[in-house]
Amino acid sequence: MIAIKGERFLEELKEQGRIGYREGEGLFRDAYSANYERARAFLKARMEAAGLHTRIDRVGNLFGRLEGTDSRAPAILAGSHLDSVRGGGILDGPLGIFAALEALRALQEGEIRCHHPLEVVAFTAEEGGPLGGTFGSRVFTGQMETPPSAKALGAAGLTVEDITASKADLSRYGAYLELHIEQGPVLWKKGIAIGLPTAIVGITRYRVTVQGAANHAGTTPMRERKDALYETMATLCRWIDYVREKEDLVCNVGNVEILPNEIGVIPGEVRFAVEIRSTDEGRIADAADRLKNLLETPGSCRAEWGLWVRKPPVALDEELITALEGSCRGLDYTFIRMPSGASHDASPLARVLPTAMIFVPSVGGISHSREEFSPKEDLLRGATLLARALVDIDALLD
Ligand code: HGY
Ligand code: MN
Ligand code: MN
Repeated sequence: MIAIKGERFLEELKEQGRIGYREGEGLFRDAYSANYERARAFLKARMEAAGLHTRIDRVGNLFGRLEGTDSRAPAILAGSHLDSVRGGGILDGPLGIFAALEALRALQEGEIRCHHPLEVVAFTAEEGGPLGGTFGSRVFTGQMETPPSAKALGAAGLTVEDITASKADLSRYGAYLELHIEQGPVLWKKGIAIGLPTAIVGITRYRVTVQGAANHAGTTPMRERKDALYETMATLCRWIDYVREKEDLVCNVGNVEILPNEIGVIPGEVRFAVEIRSTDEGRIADAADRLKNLLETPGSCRAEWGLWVRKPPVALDEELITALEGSCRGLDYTFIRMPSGASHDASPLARVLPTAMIFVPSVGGISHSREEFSPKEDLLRGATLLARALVDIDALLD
């Protein structure tokens, strides 16, 4: 019987959540920040206290390894990311890491030795930021088709050699499992305990610059202005209205800079990023083409854009999902199969290894917010299922 110690797990999850947390604002734990280093040091110490052999690769991914009965067998990897969005919650990422750590402790305490080695991983820089998102996991899996700029790498204290040196020998791994909060409302609305994602959306992001002309905000007649903000808003409203009409397609705008951003000056330049998500790559391409057509429509301003990052949609492993369904039945947990509208480290992993995810409900579907919350019963179910699944998949891989 695999008995996770719920209190230990929940207390540890709370304790890590205090590292970088600002009362009333949420969690601030950018990858490569001091808060991130403190959280990783906390996790590394807990891994070592659990008897795991730890290592940190040259881009900052942390691994904790528990040998199996055959140390040459490919390892089963389980974890998630340790970084957060600014003002985020404490579960997005860390839940999957600390549940995997608790599962390995429970297996040892239950004197259950898997055949395959088990590794807990804390990937770095999963959140969308200057490094493009799912950075640590894309490095680990050798998927740097859209590498970050030299500026972004330098700001993180990294070099291209660090990336090359951190690519894993994937023959040493047999599967990847990630427990994560759903970050959407489906499970919570339906009152279902577990979600088993079948696919993870693709994300394509562009950086856009709209160039107008700064001028006096009082003396320049409205119809003679080259107002970059006005043109940007008009274009984005038309584009978002187009996306709102489609199924399995979402978009977002962020990282907006208005120059010179002075109330007495007509905005001369606006820089922003857009992202497009779908489980269908054709829909992403259509939405991107639509935006480009709108940006090319003659107006008072000129637009330029460039691809920032492209991460295709990916299907998760049918055999592992079926195994997880069996684990759910064994534990008498209700479950459904569903797509993931959020991206995860499981996305790059699924391109190179048999990969599956486990979702637990997010109250109100809220995430990337300090309001992010999942009841402890759901967190315990997720950790218990993860521990069960590791043993079931250990047998499956033989
Ligand atoms: O943006 C995402 O989907 C993920 O939470 N980083
Ligand atoms: Mn996440
Ligand atoms: Mn996130």
